[in-house]
Amino acid sequence: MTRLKTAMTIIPVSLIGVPTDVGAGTPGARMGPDALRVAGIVQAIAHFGVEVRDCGNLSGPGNPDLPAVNGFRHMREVAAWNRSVHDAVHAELHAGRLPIMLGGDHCLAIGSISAVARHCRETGKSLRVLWFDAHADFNTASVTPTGNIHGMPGAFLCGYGPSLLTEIGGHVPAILPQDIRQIGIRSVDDGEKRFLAEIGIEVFDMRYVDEVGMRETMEQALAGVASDTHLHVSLDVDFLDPEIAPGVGTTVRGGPTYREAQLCMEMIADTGRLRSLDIVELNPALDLRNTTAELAVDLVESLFGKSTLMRLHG
Ligand SMILES: [Mn+2]
Repeated sequence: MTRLKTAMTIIPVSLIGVPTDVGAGTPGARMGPDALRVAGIVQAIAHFGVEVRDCGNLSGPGNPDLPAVNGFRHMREVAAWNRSVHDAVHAELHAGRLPIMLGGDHCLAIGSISAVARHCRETGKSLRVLWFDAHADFNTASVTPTGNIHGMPGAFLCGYGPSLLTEIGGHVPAILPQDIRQIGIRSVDDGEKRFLAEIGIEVFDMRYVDEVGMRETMEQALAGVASDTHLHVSLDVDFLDPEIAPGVGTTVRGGPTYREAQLCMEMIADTGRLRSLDIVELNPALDLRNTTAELAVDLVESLFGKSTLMRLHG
């Protein structure tokens, strides 16, 4: 723990609202950014002495609620949103800030993670993405049951999909399968299961968490994170058990408890390597008295509050 006592600088945070649900099957996630603000996300982070700037919301196309075309719903709208997300995230990282996406559906990870990957290439950092989710989000047009693009961002980021969505970060693939660890997965489509195994994504599913525990799971997911690692967390609220997080469109029973989720965030905080974050799939239209938004803010507090305060060493 002595490394925490060296001279450090606290990294300033930028909140970027991404009010999209064009990638989702159930509308409502477009209201997620404001629900997180109402739940006090700015104050929760600022409380730890971190400078927080709320950049407001990005704008993009509305949800036209159209059926899938060639296996994709709303591909053009998803691409437009993600070009904006990419540019905003890249600018904040370039300015030395830690961007937090207030989502919005999980399609926004296409833009945010492609920007993070670009920043890592430009600065010689290695990338580790921790993907907390009930679903793998690795569908492709040929295996998707719905065409909803929030179930596909992983595949696009690894270079599988139409160029409109794989080329947003200017490099194909944006990331490599070995850059990702998935945690909490418990609902995977059949074709998707084969695809994950084929390209070698490391998945810590709920069966694994049940068998070895969350602490051992997170130790493995964080193994190899070093001083030159940029740690990106993509937190889909449906990762959590629906008993504690009802405000999402795609709940799946059997998710992590409150304490297990907090432990994940605390162990990430302990690394001192968190440099960007997506909070996605919060759907206030399905929530109960904003409890899911408040839970998400609780988890963010653990990401920031526990022991390291987002300190940059040296
Ligand atoms: Mn997801």
